[in-house]
Amino acid sequence: MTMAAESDFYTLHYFPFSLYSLMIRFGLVLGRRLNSDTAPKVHIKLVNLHREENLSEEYLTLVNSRGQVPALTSRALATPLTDSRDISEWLCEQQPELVPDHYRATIQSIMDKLYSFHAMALTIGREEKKHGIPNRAAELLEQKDLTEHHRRALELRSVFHELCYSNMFTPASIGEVEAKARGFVEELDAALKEHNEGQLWIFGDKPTILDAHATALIARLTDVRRQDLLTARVQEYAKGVFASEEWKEATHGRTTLWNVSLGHVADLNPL
Ligand SMILES: N[C@@H](CCC(=O)N[C@@H](CS)C(=O)NCC(=O)O)C(=O)O
Repeated sequence: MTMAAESDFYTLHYFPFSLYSLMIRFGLVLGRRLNSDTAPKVHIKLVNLHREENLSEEYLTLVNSRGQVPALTSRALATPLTDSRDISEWLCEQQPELVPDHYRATIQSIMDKLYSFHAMALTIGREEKKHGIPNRAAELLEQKDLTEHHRRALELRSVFHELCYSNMFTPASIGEVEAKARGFVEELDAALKEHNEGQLWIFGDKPTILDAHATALIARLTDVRRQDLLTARVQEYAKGVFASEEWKEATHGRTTLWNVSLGHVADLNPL
């Protein structure tokens, strides 16, 4: 390893009950298990969505103007990476063992399917479905004592919110997302049928980046009782992963959705 690589430290801006954050966290755990020498040094930093830390001036102006997690920052990066797929690709460049050549095309194709929709349309509650997700940035703009920078950042975030969330929960777009989710599950099911042979990971005894993303999504769909979108084979595979040390390291045995029995997110230790 070069000296330059040794001095590279990264921060993953993370919320433990964010599906796309969990995909990255699990990817980091799997990469480190595959090869601790090539694993990047990543500090996990809580961005507490329950306390709207994602809408703070600092987060919006220095990390992610869209106010979402996950994001990856580092002096080694020209600009922050603010999308889980970009972070995932960065990780696979650092640790090519996460995408074995032999399975690259299959992994790419199933990842494309997974990223062809935003899972939120499948995972929100009935109330949110009825009323949509409140635009908190717009509400915060009512405050008088905002700095100019913060005001501008909240205005941008508010526009993003409208673009991203305003049409997400119509019956037509939910139907479209369900169809895409089924397409992803079908292709994953076919890969398991062809390669898995009763082993822990999709392609056998070693995990890939696809295991990290697929199981996080399956966990969320299971937590919101959308097993109707999964096949028996996909559920069986995920059950094995959920019992693994690797999954416990990434989630500390927590569900993907917050509930009161977990206490305040700010008090979670370990994060
Ligand atoms: N395309 C983004 C989606 C990220 C995303 O939707 N993050 C959600 C949590 S899973 C979030 O930050 N929500 C808070 C908000 O938008 O206010 C990615 O893949 O990273």
